[in-house]
Amino acid sequence: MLAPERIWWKPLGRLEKSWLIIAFAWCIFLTAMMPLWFFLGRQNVPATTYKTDPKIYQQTVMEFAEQYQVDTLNGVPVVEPPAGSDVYILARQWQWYPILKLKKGETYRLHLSSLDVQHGFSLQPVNLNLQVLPNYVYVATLTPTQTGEFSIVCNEFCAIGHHLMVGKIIVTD
Ligand SMILES: [Cu+2]
Repeated sequence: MLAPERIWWKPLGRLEKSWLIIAFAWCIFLTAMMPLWFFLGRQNVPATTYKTDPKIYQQTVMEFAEQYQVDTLNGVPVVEPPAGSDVYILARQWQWYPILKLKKGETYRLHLSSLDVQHGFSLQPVNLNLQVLPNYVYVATLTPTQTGEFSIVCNEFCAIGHHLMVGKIIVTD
C-alpha cells in the first residue's frame, strides 16, 4: 500500500514568504486607507439631498432660468443668478439646463436633479463628479476658485444621445 507522505507540501521558501508578507501588509494598508481617506482626503463634496417630483423640479428650474436669463447659447439660456444664491441645473436626455454664469469666490448652492433617468454630472477639467437621479435633488455647496468655461459632461450612460450631453458653467470675475 502506498500512503501519501504525511508532509506532502514543500515548506515556504524565503521569497514566497516575503511576497506573502508584502501582499498582506498592502491589503491591510489599503483597507485602512478607505476610512482614513474619507476623513483626510477632502474628496467628499459638502452636500445635502431632498426628495422632489421631476415635474416640480422642472417648474422650479424653468422659473429660475427665466428670472435670471442674460443670454442664449445654442438654444440654451445662459443664466446669471445673484452671487451666493441657490442655483439650479436639470439633467434630461440629453441636455444640461440651463448654462450657469457664476462669480469667482462666491459660494453657491447648486441643486441637481434629473427629469428622466440617471445621469452623471462631471465638471471638467476640475473633475467634480456627482450622481444625478430623478426624484432626488442633490445640493452641492460650490465656490468657484478660477475663472473660465467649464464643461459638464454626462458620465453615466443614458442611452443613444449620451455622448451629446454637454453643458457648461461660466465663471467670471
Ligand atoms: Cu449620459
